[in-house]
Amino acid sequence: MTVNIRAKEASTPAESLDILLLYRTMVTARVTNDLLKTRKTQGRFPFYIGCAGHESMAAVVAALNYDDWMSLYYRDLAAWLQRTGDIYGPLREAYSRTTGPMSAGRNMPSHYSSKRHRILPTFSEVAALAPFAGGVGFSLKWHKRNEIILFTTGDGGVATNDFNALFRQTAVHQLPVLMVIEDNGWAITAPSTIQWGGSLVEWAKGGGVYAEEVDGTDTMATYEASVRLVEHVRSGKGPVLMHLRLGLLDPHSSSTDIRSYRTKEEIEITKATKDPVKNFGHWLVEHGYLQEDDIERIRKEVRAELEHAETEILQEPEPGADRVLKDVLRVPTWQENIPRGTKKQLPMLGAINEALIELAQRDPGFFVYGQDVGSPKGGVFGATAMLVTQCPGRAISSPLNEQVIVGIAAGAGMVDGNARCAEIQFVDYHQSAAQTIRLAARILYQTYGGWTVPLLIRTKSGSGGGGPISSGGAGGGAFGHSNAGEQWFTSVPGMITICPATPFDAKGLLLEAARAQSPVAFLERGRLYRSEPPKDSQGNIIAAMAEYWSVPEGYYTLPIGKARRIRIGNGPTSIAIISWGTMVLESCTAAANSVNRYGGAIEVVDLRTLAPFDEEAVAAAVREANRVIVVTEEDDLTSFGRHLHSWIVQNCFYDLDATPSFISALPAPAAPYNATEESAFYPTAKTIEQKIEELLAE
Ligand SMILES: Cc1ncc(C[n+]2csc(CCOP(=O)(O)OP(=O)(O)O)c2C)c(N)n1
Repeated sequence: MTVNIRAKEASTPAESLDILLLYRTMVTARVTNDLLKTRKTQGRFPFYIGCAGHESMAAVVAALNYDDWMSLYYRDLAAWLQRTGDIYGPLREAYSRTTGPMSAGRNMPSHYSSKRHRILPTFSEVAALAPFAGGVGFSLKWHKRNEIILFTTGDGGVATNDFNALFRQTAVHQLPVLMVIEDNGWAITAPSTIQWGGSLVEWAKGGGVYAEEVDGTDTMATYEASVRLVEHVRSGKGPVLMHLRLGLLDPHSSSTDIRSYRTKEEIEITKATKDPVKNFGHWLVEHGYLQEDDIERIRKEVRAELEHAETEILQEPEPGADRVLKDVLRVPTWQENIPRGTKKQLPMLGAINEALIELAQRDPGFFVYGQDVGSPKGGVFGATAMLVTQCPGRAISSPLNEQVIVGIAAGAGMVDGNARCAEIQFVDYHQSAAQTIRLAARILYQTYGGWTVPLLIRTKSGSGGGGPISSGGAGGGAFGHSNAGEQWFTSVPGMITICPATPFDAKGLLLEAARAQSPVAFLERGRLYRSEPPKDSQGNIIAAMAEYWSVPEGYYTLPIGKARRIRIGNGPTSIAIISWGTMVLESCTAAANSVNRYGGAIEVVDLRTLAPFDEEAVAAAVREANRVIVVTEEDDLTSFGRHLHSWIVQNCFYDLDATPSFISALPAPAAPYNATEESAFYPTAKTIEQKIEELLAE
C-alpha cells in the first residue's frame, strides 16, 4: 500500500510524502543499526556508532529537495538512507571495503559523505563541518541559487567554536542554512544542561536566527515543522535553528557502557516514550495505514534485505597497503606559458593586486573574503585595493573571526570546485581557524579523493613591514604580527605552502595556486610588500635578482613545487644557501658581499614552494657546492627549516664536505617590539655572511 500525503502548508515545494516509504526508511536505519551493533560485538570490525532514537531525521530530509545540500553527523543514518536509498554504503564502510561510497573503507563507519548526493564529508571532530556548511550557504546565496543546506549536530556540538562560527556566518550574512540540533540529552556522559545556558531557541533568536523547538520523537510533527522551516529558509527569510528533542536509545558508541552513567529508570522511560520508529509505527496503525502485524513483517523483510547485502559485501575487496599514500595532495599540473604582457616595475603588493584582478576577471565566482578587505583601503595592507575599485563586490569584508573566514572560502570552493580566497590579516591569527584549515586539507585523503577543497589562504607573514631587514628600520611587528608561519602549515598533510620572494614570482604563483584542488597557504612576507631588489654592501642592486621586480601585465603562471636557482658570481659554486621569502634577499646580499670579496660563486636556492618542496633542486645544489646553509626566519624550535636541514642530512650526506649549517631566528615566542631586541632575534645578511666565512675557512 502506498499512501501519499502532503504537508498541510499549501505553498510547500517539498515533494509529496510517501509515509510508508518514510517508515520503511526509518525501520531500515534501525535494523541496520542493530545488525552493525551485533557485528561489532562479534568482533567483525573495530567500531560502530549508531542512530537509535534519531531515525526521525529521515522526515527532515524528506522535507528537502533532492538538490539541497546536507552536512550530517554520525547519528544520521536515517538521513543518509532517505537521501541516497543506499543500504549497502553503511555496511561497506563498517566492513571497510574499497566499494564504500563515503571513504572507500578509509574512515570509521557512520561518517557520511557523498559528492554525488551533495552530502559533505562528516568529520570525527564534533561539529567541525559547521564552518564549511556556512561556506556552502554563502555560495548558494551569492549565486542566487534556489538550494539550501541542512546542517546537523548534537547538543554537545552546539558548544563548539565551530558551531558558533556557523551561527555567526548564517546570522551576519542571512544564509540559507537550516541548523538542526539533535538534542538526545547526552554528549557521552554529559547532560545537555551543561552545553548552554537558558533556552537555545531564545539564544538563537537573540542572535538574529529564527528558531523553534520540535518533538523529534513524533515523526509527523517533525516532518510538518521541517516543511515549514525549509520553506522559511528557501524563501530568503534567513537561517533557521531547529531544536529537535530526541532520546538516545543506545550507548554513545560501541565503546561506551550506558549503565555506568545513566539510571535504569531513565533508560527505560526513554525507550518506552522516545523511540521514533515505534511511535511512528503506532501512529500508522492508529490511522489505518498499517495493520499491527505489518510492523514485524516490514522489520523481517528489511533484515533479510540487509543480510543479503551483507553476504555480497563480504565478497568485496578490502583496502591494500599499496594505497596508503593515495590522495594526500593534489598539485596542479603546470602548463608551460610565456608571459606576453608588457613588463613594468612593481613591488610585490602591486603584483598581488594584479593577480587578484586577473582571477576575478577570469572566474565570475572568485571573491576575497577577510577582515577589512572590502574597504576602499583594500584591507590593512592594501592587497585588495584594485579589486575593490575595479571589480565591485568581489572583496567582501568579514566579521573578526578567522574560522568564519576560512569556512566561508572553503565551503564556497567545495560547491563549484574553484578556489575562493580567504585573507587572514596576520598569520598568527590563523590559529583560531587551525582546525578548519587542517580538516580542509584532510578531506581529500579522508574521502579517498571523493571530495576536494580548493581554498586559497593569503596571509601577511614574517617580520614587520618596510623593506628587507638589512635595509634598515625595525619591523616592530612584535607578538601577534611577525610570525613566519610555515612551521604550522607545512606540518599539515594535504596542504600546499608557498612563500614567494619576488613580485614576479608572487603574481605567477598566486595565479597558479588558484588552480589547485588542495588548500594553499600563500605566505606573503610583510617586509617584501614594498621591498626593492636586494643590494650588496656597496649599494649595487644584485643583477641576478633585479629582473624579478619587473612584472608582466595580464595572466601568467609559475609552477608549484619548483625552486628558483640563483647563481651569484662566476665559476663553480662553493656554497648552496637554501631559503625562501625575505631570507632569499638576505642570502643574496650575503652571497654578493662574499663574492665581491673572495670571488667565486655561491648559489641561492629560492624554494618558493615549501610544501611540497623541490627535492631535486636542493639535492642538485648541494651536489654541486658540497657545502650548504639552510636559512629560515622561523624560531629555532620544531620548524620547516629544521625539517629541510634534516632532509639534507638524510639524503645528501655523501655530497657534503662540511656539516650542513642552519640559521634561524632564536628559540623565543616571537620578535620583541624594540629595534635592538628585534634585530637580535632575526637572522640578517650579516649572520649569513659570517656563516659563509666559517664554511669557506673549513
Ligand atoms: C571536538 C571534539 N571533542 C571531543 C570529541 C569526543 N566526542 C565524540 S562524540 C562526543 C559527544 C558528542 O555529543 P553530542 O554532540 O551531544 O552528540 P551525541 O553523540 O549525543 O549524539 C564527544 C565529546 C570529538 N569527537 N570531537
